[in-house]
Amino acid sequence: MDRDLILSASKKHDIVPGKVYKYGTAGFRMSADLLDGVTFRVGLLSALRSRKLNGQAIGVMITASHNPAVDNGVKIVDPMGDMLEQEWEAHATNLVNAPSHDELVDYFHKLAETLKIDLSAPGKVIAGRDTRPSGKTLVTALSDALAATNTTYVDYKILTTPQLHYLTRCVNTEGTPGAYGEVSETGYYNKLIQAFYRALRGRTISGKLSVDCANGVGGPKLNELLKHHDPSKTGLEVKVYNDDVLRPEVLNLDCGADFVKTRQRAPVSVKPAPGERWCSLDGDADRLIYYWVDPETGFFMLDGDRIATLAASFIADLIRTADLQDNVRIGVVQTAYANGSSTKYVEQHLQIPVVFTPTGVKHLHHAACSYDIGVYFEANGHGTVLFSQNTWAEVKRKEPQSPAQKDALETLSALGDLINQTVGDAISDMLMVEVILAHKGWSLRDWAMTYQDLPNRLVRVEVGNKDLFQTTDAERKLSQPEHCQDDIDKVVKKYTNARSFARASGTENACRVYAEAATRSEADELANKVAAIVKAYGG
Ligand code: NG1
Ligand code: ZN
Repeated sequence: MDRDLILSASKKHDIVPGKVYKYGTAGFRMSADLLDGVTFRVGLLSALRSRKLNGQAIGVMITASHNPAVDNGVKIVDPMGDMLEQEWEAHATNLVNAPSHDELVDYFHKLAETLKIDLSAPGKVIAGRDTRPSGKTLVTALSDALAATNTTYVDYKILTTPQLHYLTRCVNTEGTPGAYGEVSETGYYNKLIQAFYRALRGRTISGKLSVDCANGVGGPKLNELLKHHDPSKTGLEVKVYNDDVLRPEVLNLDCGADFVKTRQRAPVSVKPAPGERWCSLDGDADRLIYYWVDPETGFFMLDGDRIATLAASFIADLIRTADLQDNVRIGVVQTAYANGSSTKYVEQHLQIPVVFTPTGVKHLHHAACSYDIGVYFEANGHGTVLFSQNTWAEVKRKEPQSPAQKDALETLSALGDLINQTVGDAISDMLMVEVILAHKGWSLRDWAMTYQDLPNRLVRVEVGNKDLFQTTDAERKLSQPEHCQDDIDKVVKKYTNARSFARASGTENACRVYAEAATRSEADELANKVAAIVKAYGG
């Protein structure tokens, strides 16, 4: 690999001096004007990663998800469509922070040497970006790095994050027994729609579904999916809202899954009629939140915890009906932000085990892999359901003994194809929810009746130094600063059915405090008291 070629390409893509970059839960994410050099360097790292993995294709996604339009981000996708391996996050951080172009090229070669990477071997990278205008220039920085390292590069242009994950897995499994799907955007739509038809098993969906697309990439992509969908086969009628991608400034503005979840209200620009079924995607279409407005009680939200419980209960029933309960173990993975009532419902009512991991889908995804069917969702609506090889083998092996068993087996197999196996996918999750509601004959109100959420409050606390806050026990307890957790525990004890925890955000310069309690006023009061403790210890 030509050192001078990399050096001269790098000189066109400076990093901002003095700034410290860190590959976090969502890759590198910040104001777009700080990202040009970062994206170039991510290109260099993905060129190395592909060569380390015998030339398999690595994905690079340029997106800042639910953040404001001025932000952007870049993250790396491993060959099977999962997140970059943890050890390489550190390499990414080190490479990006190289203080000069010369030191960057030195470090690049040093990495190749220590990781025993043959730089003369072929490498391949595929890329996608959301609708942010800054994405276009960042892609140039990426492609310059790939050209300088002689890496084959395919730019898939505008995609949802889960579509890029899908394509990465398809490219690397093409022509093998584990082929994930056709390597194209059309292949993605066809796979989803065909599986959707099969999963419904002749049932029809009633009532219109209104989808708020956060004025992000989910809008055009959902419209594209609908071109492949024949409503006469499913009864599903979708009305798309907030799909304006021509005015960048409206992206995620007063709409989208993050807005709905954190503000606990409908998007500002829409007026859901009482009883109508609504959902919101986030800016890169990997989060999903459902809601409706009740004529008596007002706005009601069904978040990631609700999607997890719905999927777990339905799939566990299918496993039992198919008589596979001894061979296919199902489990649910949550984070500390999951509502305590949802955990109780899964463990006690559904009798399904729950495990907790730290925040960030890579942790949940990893834990879900240890089940035959692993259901994982963050409360914010990001998640999916993973089917193991063993599950596929069991479903294929089983000879149905009755029409009900046949139905259950075919539904399971269709769901396995419908649900994105690489990462949380709002569009695929939405079709899954629609299938389950149709099978159960449920409205959103029926779904909501399964359990009652504990009132809760999430507060963002600005502190002098968020790095003082270190956690343990899947982020449910603080190990540092000393005595801070004791003070939190003392306050929590004063409330009924209460729980509260604090942690440093991985994506923002702040701490987050979560509290839940028996009543709304107690949850609010507790959150404020814990926030005050955090502030006092925060430096
Ligand atoms: P941080 O900022 O670390 O709390 C947020 C979300 C995560 C995850 C990441 C990545 C909450 C409370 N936190 O992380 O769940 O989605 O962003 O986007 O929702
Ligand atoms: Zn997102």
